[in-house]
Amino acid sequence: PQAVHLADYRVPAFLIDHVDLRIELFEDCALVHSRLNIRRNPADESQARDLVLNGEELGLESLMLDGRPVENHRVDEGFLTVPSVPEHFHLDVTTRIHPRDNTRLEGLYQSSGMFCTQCEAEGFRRITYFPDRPDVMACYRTRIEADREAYPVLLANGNPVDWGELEDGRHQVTWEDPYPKPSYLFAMVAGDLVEKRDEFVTGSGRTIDLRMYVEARNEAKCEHALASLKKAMAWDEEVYGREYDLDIFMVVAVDDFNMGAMENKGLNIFNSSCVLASPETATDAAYDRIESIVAHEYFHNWSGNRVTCRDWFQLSLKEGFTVFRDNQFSADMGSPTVQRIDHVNMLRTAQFAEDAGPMAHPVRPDSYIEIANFYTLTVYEKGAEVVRMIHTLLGPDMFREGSDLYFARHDGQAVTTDDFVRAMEDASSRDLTQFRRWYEQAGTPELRVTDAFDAESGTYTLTIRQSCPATPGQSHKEPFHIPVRMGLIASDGEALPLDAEQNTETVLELTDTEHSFQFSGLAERPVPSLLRGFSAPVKLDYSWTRDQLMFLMSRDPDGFNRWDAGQKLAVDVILSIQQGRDTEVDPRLVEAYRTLLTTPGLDRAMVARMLALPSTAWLIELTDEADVAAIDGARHQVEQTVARALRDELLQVRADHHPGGDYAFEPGQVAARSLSNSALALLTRIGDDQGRDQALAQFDQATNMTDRLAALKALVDSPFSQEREDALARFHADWQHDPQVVEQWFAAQSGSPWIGNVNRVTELLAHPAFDWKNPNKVRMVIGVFAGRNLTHFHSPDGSGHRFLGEQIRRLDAFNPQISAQLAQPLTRWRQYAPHLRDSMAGVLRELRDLPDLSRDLYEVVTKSLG
Ligand code: HT7
Ligand code: ZN
Repeated sequence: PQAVHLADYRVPAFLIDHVDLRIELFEDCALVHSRLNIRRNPADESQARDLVLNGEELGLESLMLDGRPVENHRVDEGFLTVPSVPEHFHLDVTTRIHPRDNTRLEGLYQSSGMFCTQCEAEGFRRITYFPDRPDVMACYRTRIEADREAYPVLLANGNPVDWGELEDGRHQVTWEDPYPKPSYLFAMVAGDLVEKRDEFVTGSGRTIDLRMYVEARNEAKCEHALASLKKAMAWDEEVYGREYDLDIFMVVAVDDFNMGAMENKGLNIFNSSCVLASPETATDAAYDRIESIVAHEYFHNWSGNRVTCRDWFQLSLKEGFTVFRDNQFSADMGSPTVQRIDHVNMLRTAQFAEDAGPMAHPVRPDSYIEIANFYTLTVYEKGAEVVRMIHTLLGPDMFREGSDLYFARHDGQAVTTDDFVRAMEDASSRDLTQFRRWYEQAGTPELRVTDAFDAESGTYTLTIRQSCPATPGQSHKEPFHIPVRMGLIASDGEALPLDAEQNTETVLELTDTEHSFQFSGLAERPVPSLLRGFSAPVKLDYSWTRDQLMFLMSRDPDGFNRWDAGQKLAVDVILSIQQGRDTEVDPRLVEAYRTLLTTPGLDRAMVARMLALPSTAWLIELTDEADVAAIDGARHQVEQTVARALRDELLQVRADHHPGGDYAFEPGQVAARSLSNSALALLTRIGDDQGRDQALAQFDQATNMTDRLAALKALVDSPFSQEREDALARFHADWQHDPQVVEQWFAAQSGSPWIGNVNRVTELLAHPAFDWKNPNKVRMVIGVFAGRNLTHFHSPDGSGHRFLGEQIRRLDAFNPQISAQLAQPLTRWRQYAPHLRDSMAGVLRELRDLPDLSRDLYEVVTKSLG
């Protein structure tokens, strides 16, 4: 397979003003009739004579140019070429496709009896021949024809403009989307779906029809998504001045979907697990995820749809900005600190690992073989951090002016990340030339901080030195422009003034490789609080003592840094045990946790976060040649010691905080459930009988899925084997009719460090509810095992690695996007101890040597073996 390079970008040779589609749906195939209004692009200097269109797995039924059959066309692998076309013409193409056999879930496919599409990034070429690239923007009219009884609901982008009966029990609906869009935003749906309606009145007084389409069995699970949508619509008007532009906004839930959701213009399509919720079936975490994904897809209407990407190297233009926007939204809907902690926790474990591995790439990559492999944490999450840093450097008001300018300047265009940064520069008059390196250079920068205090002059000097490790294709890195938000704290806990204006917090801007910052007028050596709110996606090294970390845990005015100080302390305690520097758990850690549990008035969600020990994944990330069993052993020892020492306090939390009454997804209730269920998990993990009894009672009596699943997981990850198996059997019997709940049942087992070994996971693959063609089930069993259950995935005998290799091989034959996603955990093989490294690399080599490897998997496997 060939790589595509950013440096080879050329403007399209032809532009398309209008696309007229007529899609005839039948049980065994679909006929797609398209009429394209095409003209030569005046900006194309090559003056190409031939029209070249993308197309994959299409049966070409007919091809006419200006009404006359084309005889001299060529169909090669992936392309249709029409030689010597005029300046301006229309092309009529009819293709035959087979949605029922489309197991890749790209293009038009069938899921649970309905038809739906997924065109990003390159799925439209599997529906009809087209210049399938995001800088070709056209207006679409789409007529769908299907059997009325089987497919009463027929949807496409835009507004419905015509509908009616046809012969043989068929009907048609025609949709028109007045906004020019790239082909990746095309969508259509046909099915027997129920419609839930709501409405939203915009700031300018327009009433928007909101419609959610789901299978009848899911009718009661729409309320939360619709409420989230309305909140997102109001928020985008208030915070970004963005109003919705069509008369209808539609949301559809489908069971088989390769990712979370898709922002098709006016017709967002969601993975059922990312949109459907009821208190009985969905956890607080699912409610939270749905709120942010619904908002994310909605926000794309401006950041992605009205202003889109010039080419796929610019993917972070829409994804990084939109993740930043959805993070801001979630922060405004709940606790900003808790939201930030959860986000950074994920970024630091998963994105940092990606940035340190063989697949590391810049936020704006330079090349790819398969673009589907670049929907990465780097493009999404690091891309969002890059936008956040611009926000920090400019301040909220200038940032808003920059985003207003960006939307006004580029509405209806396909642009680059550079255009985004330029709008920010032009609005603020700040020079972001050096800052652009965040888009260009891969790898996580490292900050080494040292300090000195001159007692005589009362001057405190912080010296920050930056470096960035080499990444594939980039051995040397230029210094980054890094905002470091910070403060200084006196021994009595007072936040010290940092400047003449008596500010107690500031943003240091590091642009050189090394820079010293001075603070004067200090009576004593302060404790520095650095990188507040995680103001830059970097690794920070400063030698805080354990006492200083304990001090920061309770006294740092920045909530994020209070949590981070606790994490640093726990990391130090765990790794000291693992590396033999300590044999016992430092009692100061236990006391710090005791204080958290007994101090009245603390935010329970924060206490729950602060009580959670650093994950095994984060500890691996901090360790060279990671020996997973040894890390796990040390972590387990600390957890057991802490939980045993704090048994009484944990029981008190349970007594004080266990909620009763009606479920609501609101911050107070969510926080109480989260702390109470963390306490329950710790109690059952030490084999406490009272903990077990409480878990059993909660499992029986819970009226919501958060508490019910927490009780199940507490029993699963405990030594109570009989109770665990009984609870698993009952849970399945009660919920087998609901795929989203069964997914959680699978994950509770495949992710369990207690029971989720290869034997258990193999049994799950043979379970009647498991379905190889459903990505959610595959992710919940195989993905959770390899991605979250590091204890068993990295079993020293290599059985976990071999198991994953076998499943990837099987999946690659019918869904390459999923097989390539599942291969990710193997790509980090160089990070591990020799025995694990060898076994992981061995599996990768076996995969590489297979005949007929998909392009997706080929890229992941060959790049990671490097
Ligand atoms: N923009 C959407 C990306 C997406 C996707 C990409 C590749 C393959 C399948 C896919 N489904 C959705 C999702 C988003 O970021 O909003
Ligand atoms: Zn997105």
